[in-house]
Amino acid sequence: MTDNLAVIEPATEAVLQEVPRAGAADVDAAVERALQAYPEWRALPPATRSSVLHELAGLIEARGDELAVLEARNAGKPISDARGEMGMVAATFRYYAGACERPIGDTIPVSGGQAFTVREPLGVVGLIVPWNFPLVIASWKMGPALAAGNCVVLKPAELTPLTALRFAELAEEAGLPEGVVNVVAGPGSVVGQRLVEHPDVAKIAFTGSTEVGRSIAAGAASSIKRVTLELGGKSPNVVFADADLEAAAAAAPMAVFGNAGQDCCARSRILVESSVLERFMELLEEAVRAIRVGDPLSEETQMGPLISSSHRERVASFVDGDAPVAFRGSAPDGPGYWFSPTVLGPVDPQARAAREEIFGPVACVIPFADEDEAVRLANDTIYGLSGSIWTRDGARALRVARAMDTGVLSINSNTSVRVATPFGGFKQSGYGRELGPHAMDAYTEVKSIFYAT
Ligand code: TAP
Repeated sequence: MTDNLAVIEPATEAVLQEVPRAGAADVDAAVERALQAYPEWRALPPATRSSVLHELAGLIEARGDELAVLEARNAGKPISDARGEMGMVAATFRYYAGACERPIGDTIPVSGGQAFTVREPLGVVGLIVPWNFPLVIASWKMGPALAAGNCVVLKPAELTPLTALRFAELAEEAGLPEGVVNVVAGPGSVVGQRLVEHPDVAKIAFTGSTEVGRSIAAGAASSIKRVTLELGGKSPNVVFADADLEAAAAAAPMAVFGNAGQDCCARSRILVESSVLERFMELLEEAVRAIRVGDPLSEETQMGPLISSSHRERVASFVDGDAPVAFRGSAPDGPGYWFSPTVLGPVDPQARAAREEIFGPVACVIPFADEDEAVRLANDTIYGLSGSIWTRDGARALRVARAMDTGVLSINSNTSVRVATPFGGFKQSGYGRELGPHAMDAYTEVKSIFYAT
């Protein structure tokens, strides 16, 4: 450890805590600890590994309020959201605790004997996560990785390392052997890069920007490391004229402004059938003006500040850009990286605001004429992470759902994530799937065994 990392509270701009800043040597030491722990963890009877992970889930439930306050303060998110996130972290460990004993593999009829497959853990896996949902996204990776028998080295974002560091203490308290879970908090360009380059790291599971994802995939190629990438998004929320417009307009704001828009699944392109555009905009404005932006620790708050001053500057650049402002909500003055929920519209689909991921509380409303145009606009992006379709016509809902190039879709809802269902992107939103049973595949290799008879 060389120096300290001052962790800032986005709602106050004050230093929340100082933690040691890890460097490349700390990564090497963490990988070494993980390598030492791996044979024992891998060989543990599945039922024993399962009960340790259940114990960990129980500890997270017990400390949920403490973790939620830490996350709310460090990431600037509303406490009610942070509590929900800690619930998901616990649920994720419970789900994958169960996965330790789930049947895996196939038996395959062949000549001269019996063939079957088993799945083996990879070894030491490096997990690199962003600042928007710090512990939740880490749990999506740690749950299946640990259940499959791997040891992990987790790199949280420099801006939000606090819940990950606390988590490492809880893992030890839950009885995970030393070295199974390691947390290294330091800059991506040093700590992240060393993990990607380290010869003894078998896989990198990354969530973050498409730009960094690209460099990670390139860096991992030299040692043929396994990689899964959960990257950016520019998701469409498609509202047809026959939809329940009141329900669609009431739900649309928090599908963009939740987590202050710093959500890879944000439905930041609201595509509305032209014939109902005027009515939809009236309903949307009412809903946006009602959003309560303020102190993350207040139970009433629905949206907190942005993560940092530099991020706020980038988000602001889209509002002063090439798309008209339709209306804005309110936000506090004073210290804190506040930003008003903002709706741009009608927006030209070629405008920068309609094409780039803003990752802030800015929505683009884009009108469309008919179903074909809706599908074309929905798919007119380099991304493909999530999306929604609002219509009362069931056949149209299924037609459009199949035609949209996106990994996760909701019909008459804006939800994206469930512990039991796969999550991940098409196109430049990445590859590989997290959550659900599929995630176990991402942390294991298939081995084919032939037994001559
Ligand atoms: P990034 O800048 O990509 O950072 C993500 C993580 O990568 C951080 O821990 C960062 O470390 C680290 N990192 C940065 N440079 C690195 C390098 N050269 N080598 C290895 N690691 C490196 O993303 P962000 O700004 O924190 O997060 C926002 C992005 O994440 C958005 O694009 C968003 O859509 C995406 N995201 C995607 C999803 C899913 S599930 N698809 C979920 C959440 C967020 P430091 O920050 O500590 O330097």
